[in-house]
Amino acid sequence: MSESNRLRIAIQKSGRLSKESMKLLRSCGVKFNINEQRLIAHSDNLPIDLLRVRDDDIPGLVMDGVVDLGIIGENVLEEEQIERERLDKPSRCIKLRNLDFGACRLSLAVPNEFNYEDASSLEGLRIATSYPNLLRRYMQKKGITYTDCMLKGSVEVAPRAGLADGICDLVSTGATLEANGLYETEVIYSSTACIIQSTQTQEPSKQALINKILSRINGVVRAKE
Ligand code: PRT
Ligand code: ZN
Repeated sequence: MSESNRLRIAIQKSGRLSKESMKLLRSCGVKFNINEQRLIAHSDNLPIDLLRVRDDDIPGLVMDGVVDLGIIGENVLEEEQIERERLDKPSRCIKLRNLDFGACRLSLAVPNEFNYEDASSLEGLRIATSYPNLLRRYMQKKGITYTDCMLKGSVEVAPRAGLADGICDLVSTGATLEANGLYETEVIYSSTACIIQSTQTQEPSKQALINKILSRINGVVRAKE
């Protein structure tokens, strides 16, 4: 396999999925060393390059065929897929499988003093979120109109700061909601990390390597169950 034919895998550079993503690849026999300053890490024993990027960039890199595989939260993947549908852009990727880490849920939450009955309690109100597409899809299904307040971070402080009436954010233990005087009212999407493949990866040698990695991942995940 020539240099340009190396399999490219995008993983999160630093964040909640980074360690587990690297651990998974290493447990599949992919050897590599990370230099914190570098975007790319070359594997020493297989024709694989790791691209270390922001998680939000991974679905696009895979769908546009810049990389062959990506490890990403399903929440980020689904948000990007809805965005592409909206823009009539093809979403050229397939999910190979879910992984056993990165579990979380995207939930609606409101201040403790809010008298919440069901999602219609949010009718006409403002909801802060980093996931406007997933929120819209859910609220449209329920027939509820609302205004969104798009925030990339600090979503949980939006109600206290007077920016929104409620939020739609990722939750795992619930500690962040509690610390900010909010309570979870509905789960709108459940997520884990997953591995995705670009449908633009065509070379048989790359596909063979993907199949090998996937079968090793299946073995690693099964062994832990
Ligand atoms: O820098 P980069 O853009 O790459 O990272 P990021 O800050 O956007 O993402 P990161 O590292 O926070 O999360 C990456 C992925 O991990 C998410 O897309 C999810 O798929 C998954 N994940 C799992 C989570 C959580 N659990 C989680 N708890 N992502 C975020 N959170 C945050 C949440 O937003 C809230 O602020 O943790 C807080 C809530 O946690 P609890 O335990 O207090 O409920
Ligand atoms: Zn991100």
